[in-house]
Amino acid sequence: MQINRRRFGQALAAAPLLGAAQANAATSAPAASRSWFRDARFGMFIHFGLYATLQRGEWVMYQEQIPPADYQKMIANFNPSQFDARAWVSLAKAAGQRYMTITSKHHEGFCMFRTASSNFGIMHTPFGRDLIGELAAECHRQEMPLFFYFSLMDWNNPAYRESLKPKTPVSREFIDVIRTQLRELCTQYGKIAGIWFDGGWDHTPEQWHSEELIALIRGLQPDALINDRAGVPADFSTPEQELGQRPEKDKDRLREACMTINDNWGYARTDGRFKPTSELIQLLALAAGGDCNLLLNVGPQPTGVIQQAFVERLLAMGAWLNKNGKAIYSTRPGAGVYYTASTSTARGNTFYLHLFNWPSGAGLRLEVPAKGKVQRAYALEDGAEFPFGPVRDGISTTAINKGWSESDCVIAFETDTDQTA
Ligand code: H79
Repeated sequence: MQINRRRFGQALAAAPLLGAAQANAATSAPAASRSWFRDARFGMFIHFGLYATLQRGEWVMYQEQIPPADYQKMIANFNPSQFDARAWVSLAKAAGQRYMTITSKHHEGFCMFRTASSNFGIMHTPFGRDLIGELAAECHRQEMPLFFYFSLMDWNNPAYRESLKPKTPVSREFIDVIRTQLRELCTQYGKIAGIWFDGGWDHTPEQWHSEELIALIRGLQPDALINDRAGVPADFSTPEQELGQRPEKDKDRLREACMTINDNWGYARTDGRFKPTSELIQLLALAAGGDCNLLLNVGPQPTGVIQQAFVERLLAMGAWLNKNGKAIYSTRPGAGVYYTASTSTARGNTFYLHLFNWPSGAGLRLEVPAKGKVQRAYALEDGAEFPFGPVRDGISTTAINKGWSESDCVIAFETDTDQTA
């Protein structure tokens, strides 16, 4: 199997150079969709597919060069009998996550949803249930917006593999498969939050007919948000395994950084390099401080259960957010802070200083770039007052950490002036 490894970043860099054929793809989701998404700040990414049965990540077919005929036989082993939609959505809720994104089809081409497009799907496994449908129903019940991740490349589809030969365009036959699947995702499960494309970097947006695919989605789900990985910018940018840069030119651009808790998206049994909870909390704060959402991934085990190492970190993030969520949700970046291991967010006249790695019992003295007149300064998690006084570029404050979060201690400064940068 030959796969062009050109990274998606290059396809994106090329986007502004696209010709007139792509001009209409500038259509965007309605303001209300953009608004809830920007305010949500924290989502759960779920990578679950046939690859989970091998427990070596979602690229296993490519990395181990498993022939399609052998790979397709694996559907006989797919039976996540302990899958419980309520448990997954409840975990996201408890983590403070405000939306979810699940792989409906990853690069392997296995459909996790009921589809008429092929037999390589979940209804043809021993599991035999529409997992996407069950998750969507539970998300509706718990009022949790749900995105569908959708890979354009599809290693087990012969029509896709044909397109990998030199100078071979993507066939109409394969575009029609994609259209059928997108139509199913946009009609079978009620209202969805959006479509999260991936794996489009080996062909141009013209070849994928990206504009046509986006028009199809917009026609069926007018409120849907669409990411940038069909090779056209659409509604939001998706830096991967990095927070990316806050856009200088286009401040209205929506951004969502996707990241793993360990080093894999799909479940990988031997991957134990978990980020500590403190790092995950800091990544969330840095994302918000950079006007970016964080889409944090879990790869459930073949049984359908999310491993304990993920669960305990997500619950700890939820506990932190319970006390400090005001400094994350619905915030915008605050003014730049001079110190390392820190960031700032703001909402209205309140400036939130996020201090990382401040040990309990240790002192600090900082100058804070809050604008206007500060009326009150306090630890967000318990309201304890911070002394402060004016200096030339804002105010200065001093304190001893009295047991506040060492991962991210948020100090709130209430002022008489808009603090959003
Ligand atoms: O779904 C997740 C990844 O599988 C997908 N995007 C996220 C959200 C993704 N597809 N491609 N890439 C990310 C970048 C390509 C990385 C690769 Fe590799 C380097 C492919 C082959 C070499 C990563 C490292 C996979 C195998 C080794």
